[in-house]
Amino acid sequence: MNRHPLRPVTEADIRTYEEDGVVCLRGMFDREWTDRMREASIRFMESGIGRKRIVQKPGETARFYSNVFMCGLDPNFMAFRNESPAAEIAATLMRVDRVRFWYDQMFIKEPGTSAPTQWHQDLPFWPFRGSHLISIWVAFTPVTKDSSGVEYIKGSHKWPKFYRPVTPDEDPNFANPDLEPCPNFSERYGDPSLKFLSWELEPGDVVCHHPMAVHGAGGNKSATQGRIGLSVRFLGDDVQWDPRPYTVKIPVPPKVPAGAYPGDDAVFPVIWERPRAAAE
Ligand SMILES: O=C(O)CCC(=O)C(=O)O
Repeated sequence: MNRHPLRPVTEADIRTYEEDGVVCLRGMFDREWTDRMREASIRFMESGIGRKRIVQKPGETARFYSNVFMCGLDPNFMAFRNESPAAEIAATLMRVDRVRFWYDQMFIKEPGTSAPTQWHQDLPFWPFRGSHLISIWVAFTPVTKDSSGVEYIKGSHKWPKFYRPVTPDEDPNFANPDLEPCPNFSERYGDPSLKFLSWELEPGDVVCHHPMAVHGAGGNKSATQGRIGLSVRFLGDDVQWDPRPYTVKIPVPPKVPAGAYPGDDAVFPVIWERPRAAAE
């Protein structure tokens, strides 16, 4: 299983991430990782444990399943967090020398589920402020537009918008009434002011997005191909802890005051640091 990205993250990749709020990096994780994690994801879903959210549309047996804080629940996800290239990719794209782990989230769309991923931004339901935050969405199966490939609106991470959060199962605990609902951008595909980005993915490809980037996905129209991905979220240098109402509650809050850098190693461990250059 590869420890470092299978190819370097380039300056052009970093600029794309900064400009567009999202970048697709091809072939970063090897087959050993993707086979292991695909099997671990399915096994975990069938186990029924965790803080799962399951959407099953009336009349359908196929599920849209997601679960969070995976690495505290399953050693495969812990290995992925600690030993895969995900954290190094995150640090490189954010141009930081150290990243802390926030959480990981597994997404499975079984063949035939019509459940969408509603258009949303991530930061409105995260208890942080700042710009050094990133999600690394790693494909463990092939992904096409029809099998629910995630779509992003180019440059939307720079919009002065903070939309009301919506989870797959529309959990009211996140539905902050003070924020405007996120429009259904699928109704605006012809709008020349919007550029939609999405990629057909192979296992081991990764799409990295800023948590202010507006994104969403359709159902999985494939009759045979499940769509499985893991979004691993990391924090960089300029992040401040901001436990507002309607944001994710973590079992053990960090021992830092609101407004401070979340430097509590027990809650947000450092996963990757840039190796220091050898002394001359
Ligand atoms: O995989 C999906 O359907 C949603 C992904 C997502 O919203 C995320 O990674 O933040």
